[in-house]
Amino acid sequence: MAKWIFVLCVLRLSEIVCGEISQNYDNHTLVRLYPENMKQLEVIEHMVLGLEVLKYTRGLNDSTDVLVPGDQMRSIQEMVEKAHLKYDAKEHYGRLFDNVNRVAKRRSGGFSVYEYHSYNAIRDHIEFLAKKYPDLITLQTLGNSFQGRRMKLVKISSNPNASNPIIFVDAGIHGREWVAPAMALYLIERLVSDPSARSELAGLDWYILPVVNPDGYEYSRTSKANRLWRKTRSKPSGYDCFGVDGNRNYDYKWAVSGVSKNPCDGETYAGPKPFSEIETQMVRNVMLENQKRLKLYVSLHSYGNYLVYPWGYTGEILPKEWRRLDTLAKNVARAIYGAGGDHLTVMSAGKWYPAAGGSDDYAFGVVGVPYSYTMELTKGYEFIFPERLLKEVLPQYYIGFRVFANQIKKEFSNRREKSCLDDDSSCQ
Ligand code: 0X9
Ligand code: ZN
Repeated sequence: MAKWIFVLCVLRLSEIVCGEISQNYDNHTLVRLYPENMKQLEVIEHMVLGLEVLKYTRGLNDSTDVLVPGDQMRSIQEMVEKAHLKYDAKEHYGRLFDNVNRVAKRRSGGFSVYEYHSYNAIRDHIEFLAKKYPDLITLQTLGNSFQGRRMKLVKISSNPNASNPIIFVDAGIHGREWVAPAMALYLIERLVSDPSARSELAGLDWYILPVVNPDGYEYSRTSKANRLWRKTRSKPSGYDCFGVDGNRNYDYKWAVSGVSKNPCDGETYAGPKPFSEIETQMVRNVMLENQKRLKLYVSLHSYGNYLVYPWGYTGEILPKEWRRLDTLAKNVARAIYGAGGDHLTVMSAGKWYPAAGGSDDYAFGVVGVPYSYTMELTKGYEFIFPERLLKEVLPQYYIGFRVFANQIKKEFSNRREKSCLDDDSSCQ
């Protein structure tokens, strides 16, 4: 029997038996629920059990976004009406995925940071940049993803021997959050090619890993059915399901909240043990190898326009340093808003919703990185942020990174580098 199930799963003939129910979401409705009081919050909590929740509300004045299959729409509607819940809905949700990009784009104009790309194209581009800017970029091979995709850390420094404080930015731990790798690539491009970004480089080193989960990213590009894939693509022994939620896999208060223990759960399976995933191990290694110099960690995600800090595993307590985490985040949010961007909600991750095993908590709680954040980019399009809008939003978020950089410089840059900032001529 087990053998037949295995054959079915390998041939992908029965996704129900294999524990992964493939959907193209054409018959799903995205329902956004807007709770206005605590009672309605409770109703929502029960209502969404067993449904695919794309985003939780951070309390009142926010929305819980949930995907409802066609055959459950009626009962959900009844519950919504009974509770007098405000909501809006997008029918035939999967039709929005029509632009899923199966084939590599062929174009003559080279790589545009305002487009979504295949992982191979991203890797090629990074290698191209490293050759073009050898004085600024060093690539460090971290290893291979579960499916064998080579992962490279982009190190940007105008003075690699200065032992500068490091800002470490990663993106794309969740496959479907395409705007996050796009932001990381924009950050790289801007830091190396914009002369005015020299000030972001003076006295600081930037380490950027644009796609933490390349297997999940590529899987989300393969078909409409997989566009909402979040996890890695590893294969736990004894189960015919794939993947672990990388952002539940870090070893700080692992699995104490907001996780699933079921490998067939499509969203928040924490893995069989902490750091079961080769991809999270690689991020951990970067953090530990650079522990002393690492002063800011930002993990890029989507969506909702939040900038959240530890703790993520609980909403009950805050770290004693929460005020400085909060102040810097608010300054970043203000700068993004001032640049014409959206308002970002600043709070502790656990007050939004408790979820343990996140990279932000690990960076802060184990590695001792003084500033650690998760940044949820964009709003209004869920995970399907339109490519045509990248040109507008990526530069706005960049202004936030400028604020991050200035703070880290102010607090941690060594004296010589600092004086370079005050008087450029002394740095030659
Ligand atoms: O749940 C997550 O992993 C993040 N949100 S997402 O929609 N991109 O999946 C938020 C993580 C916040 N940090 C922690 N809970 N530690
Ligand atoms: Zn995410």
